[in-house]
Amino acid sequence: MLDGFTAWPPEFADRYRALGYWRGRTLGSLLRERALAVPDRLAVVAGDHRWTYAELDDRADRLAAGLHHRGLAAGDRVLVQLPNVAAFVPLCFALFRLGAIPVLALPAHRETELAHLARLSGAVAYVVPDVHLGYDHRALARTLRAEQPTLREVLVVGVPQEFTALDAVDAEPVPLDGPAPSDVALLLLSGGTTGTPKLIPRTHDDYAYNATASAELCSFGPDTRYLAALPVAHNFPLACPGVLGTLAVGGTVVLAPTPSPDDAFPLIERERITATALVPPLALLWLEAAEWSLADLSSLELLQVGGARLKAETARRVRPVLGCALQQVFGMAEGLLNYTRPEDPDQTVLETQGRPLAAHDELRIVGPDDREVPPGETGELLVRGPYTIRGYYRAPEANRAAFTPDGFYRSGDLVRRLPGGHLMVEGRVKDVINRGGDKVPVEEVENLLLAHPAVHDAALVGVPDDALGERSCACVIAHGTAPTRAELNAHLTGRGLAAFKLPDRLVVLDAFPRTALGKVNRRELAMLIRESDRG
Ligand code: OOB
Repeated sequence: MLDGFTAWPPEFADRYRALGYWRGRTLGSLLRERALAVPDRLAVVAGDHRWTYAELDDRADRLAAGLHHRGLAAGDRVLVQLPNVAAFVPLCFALFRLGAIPVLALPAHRETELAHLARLSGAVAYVVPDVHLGYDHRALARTLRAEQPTLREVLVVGVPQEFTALDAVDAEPVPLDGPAPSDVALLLLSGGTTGTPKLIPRTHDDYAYNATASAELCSFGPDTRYLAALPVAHNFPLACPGVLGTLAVGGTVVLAPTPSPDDAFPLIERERITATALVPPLALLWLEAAEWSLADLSSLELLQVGGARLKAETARRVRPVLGCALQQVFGMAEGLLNYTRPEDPDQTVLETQGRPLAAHDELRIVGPDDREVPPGETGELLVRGPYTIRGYYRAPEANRAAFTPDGFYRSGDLVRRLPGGHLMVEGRVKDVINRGGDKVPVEEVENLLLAHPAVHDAALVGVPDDALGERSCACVIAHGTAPTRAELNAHLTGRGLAAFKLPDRLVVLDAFPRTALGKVNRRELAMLIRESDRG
């Protein structure tokens, strides 16, 4: 078994198997089954590529063989940082079949995150695009390889320069031992609560359930044409039901290069898309664009929205403007998924964040003393279940804080449960700013701010924002002359911080409000900023 992975205790594993959650299937076998059943159906559309199930299955096998010949073995970690390009799909299946483990970084991540992920995972290979949205990922690969001795291989989608083209990795399929269903299939990134992202080990058994049960709940089938508009490395478009859920039932996955209406709407019209997933700020953008767009969106049956709290006003506009059903999704890469159901009354769909996917998801809503709050009251959501991890990868210390001794994950989300079991997300206890679904880890940004010579002390707080839900505001106590926001952002970018983590605002203060223990009082700081905004 993979070192640094916390498995479910045997009595839970037995139970999840007996109850039919874990079916002993690998992710690679989900594709194989469909390829045997419906070889000629269209599986993936992206850019100029249109692959049938047989073609996708064959490409995955040949890539797996090629990687095997290059020395990649079961259990090896492979850092994958790809945008929504066709190659992402066969690459994932090739790694699943080899038992090698993709570490799914987002295209927006930069050196800070990637260096941390390479080190933490001990990745032996790194897969990148050549240039994406003006950024040359090969330059980053060069830096990482110099720093990280385990990193043997860089594989490039596009022009490889001194590295290897992913396309050129191709060999006659060979028999592979393959992974066991209980093995770790992939490592997802956490939204990040303290410092840099943590790694979330998801097994074949649990992730196959995640994807297939989600597909069933959403009534996905062979006629589903799913548009992956969000970055496919994220759990939501990947497996909720997303790409994996669609492929598991023989539907067609269409990858959009960006989620902007300019890219997505023509694809919806051309490919007769039936379902897609967005974060709330994008849903808002699509609603605005749809008012003037001439694109025919009439094929769209389902819009899933999740990642951050959706306002009821926005939710209400979905059906009249886009002509499709809305589904709210409150999920986390750590596991638990909550969905509103197609049969739920309108009010439930518009105003709640859904209820758990599995009958055996165990939820506790607790107060600061870890005791359950009375029904209907707000508390922190703790969860345990057949697809919720028992520990982050190689993070014993973080795990002591993030999991209870009896294995519940502390989500950090403040929720309220309605009598029917639906949840409403009321806020967060953890230090993450949810910038329209992008999770900004407060501590990581603060640490980098503190490294600037003109910064004496720094606190990053979230301030309410109509479009994004929250925006980040850097509060700084200066050393001498106060820095400007442009100076600070240049400093953060220079340290390799992703653009979405750069503070949206800067406020220079003489002192911070403190708690009795002397910790920065963030709540009061946020209130101070709000009051000064009101003038
Ligand atoms: C999804 O996953 P992550 O891992 O990027 O972020 C999880 C966190 C949750 O703990 C919660 O704080 C927030 O994002 N969140 C929501 C939400 N959905 C997620 N907050 C309010 N309302 C919602 N509907 O974001 C994710 C994973 C799978 C499916 C959908 C979203």
